[in-house]
Amino acid sequence: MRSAALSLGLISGISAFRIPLSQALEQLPLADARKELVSSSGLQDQIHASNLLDRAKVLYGLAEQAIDEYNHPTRVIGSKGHLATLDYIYSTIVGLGDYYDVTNQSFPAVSGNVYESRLVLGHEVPVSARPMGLTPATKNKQPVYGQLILVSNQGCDVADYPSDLAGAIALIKRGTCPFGTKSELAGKAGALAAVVYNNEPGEMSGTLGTPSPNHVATFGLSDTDAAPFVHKLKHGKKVDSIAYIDATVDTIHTTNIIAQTKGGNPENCVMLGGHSDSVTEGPGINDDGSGTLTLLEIATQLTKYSINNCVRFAWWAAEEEGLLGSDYYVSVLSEEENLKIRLFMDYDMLASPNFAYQVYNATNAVNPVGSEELRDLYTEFYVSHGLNFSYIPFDGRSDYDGFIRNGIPGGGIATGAEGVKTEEEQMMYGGVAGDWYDPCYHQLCDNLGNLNATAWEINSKLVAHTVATYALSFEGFPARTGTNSNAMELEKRKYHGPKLLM
Ligand code: DTR
Ligand code: ZN
Ligand code: ZN
Repeated sequence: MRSAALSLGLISGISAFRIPLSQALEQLPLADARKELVSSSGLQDQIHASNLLDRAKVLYGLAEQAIDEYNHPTRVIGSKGHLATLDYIYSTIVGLGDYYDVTNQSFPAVSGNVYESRLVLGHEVPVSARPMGLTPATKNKQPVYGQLILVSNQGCDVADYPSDLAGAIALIKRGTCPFGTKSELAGKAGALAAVVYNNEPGEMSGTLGTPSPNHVATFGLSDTDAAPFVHKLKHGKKVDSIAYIDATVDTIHTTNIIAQTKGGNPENCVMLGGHSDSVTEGPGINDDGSGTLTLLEIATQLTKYSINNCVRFAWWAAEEEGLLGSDYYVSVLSEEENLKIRLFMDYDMLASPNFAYQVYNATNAVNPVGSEELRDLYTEFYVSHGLNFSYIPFDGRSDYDGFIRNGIPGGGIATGAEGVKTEEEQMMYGGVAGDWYDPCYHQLCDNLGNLNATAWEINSKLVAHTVATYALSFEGFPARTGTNSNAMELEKRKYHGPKLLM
């Protein structure tokens, strides 16, 4: 009341000097006068590709700070490029005055690096062999030699691992349980290394997930590269093999940044996030610089307005290591705090060069109630703008996963990663059928040349629409129903983050 009385007093005080109220209001710092209530059209009108691209140039410069460490620009956690990104986000929000409460949330993140690897099966060097994410090195970071031994079934039970596996290399079929479980059981059985081969057509690169002392150096392998060796082993032939991985798995402390509006009902928050980190291989200007910068631009423009419900922005760290920042954030939420988050919107890759307008196909049948209403808000926007859209699986690949696993409605949009644009999608969006949506996904070339400005601006206006809609009102949006989720459905998930878990 004080500030209201103050501003009223100021207004009445000034009016005592007989100047027009409108002039009096202009003289008040906006923080004191009631700003215009946010509207979708108003906030969208503040979003321009030129401002987004200016921020992208800044971000690329920050990634270049890592060149002395990595010999190329990157914003991977722990690098100077990521630390500079965090400073940029934090200083931008603090520079907006007292519109936000800003929090740095530090947490321990595991980070894996593979420096060199090689797999030799018999006399073959299978080209599809890929070290798993977060794999440990082979013993003493040296090659290990042993017979290739086929593990029974899909290697999810101790009984599947034969006694002659000790001192040998395990060949394990993908399926039923996570790669990390297979690696751990192989280690417990005395294997020197493990090779998990795909049970679906194609290559397979996954992650072992949370490190275990029993994990062994583990490769992924395509079904076709594995087939001849599975056949030989099933027919009693011997396959002398060599496995070599030079890798480290380290724990570093990194930081989520959370900014919440001081205004708006703090019991009724709309939350949105993107990830501030990139992969080691490149600067991540699209993945997820685009999401990071869209959030910064909207957070900046939102300060021009008053709001009814609180808006909470999050820049997650260590998404690329497996959603570690968003998982940590949700894990330390009390039930009371969890229930204040009405929904979480994930914005990860908004500007892919060979884009499609992708909407996570979240349904209330499988996901927390409200996820479907959010999905429909996205599709209605594209349709009302005469644009096509494509549903994509709500499959756990980005930072919404921790939220929907804890009862918080979620959703988001994306423009595509390593998926291949179809002929039909070329008709819908232009671009090149047969190419990846983002041909530079997780590569050095995810730089300033790797952005489609039109898609980025449209998607950023859509993000502004979602923020304004819920900052204004949750009328018609389902109430929260608790902090649990559909565990049965979630157990079947193959992804938790960018890499396959199983
Ligand atoms: N942005 C990716 C993770 C990701 C999120 N949604 C999808 C859909 C299809 C492929 C990848 C993704 C990343 O952080 O690597
Ligand atoms: Zn991403
Ligand atoms: Zn990525």
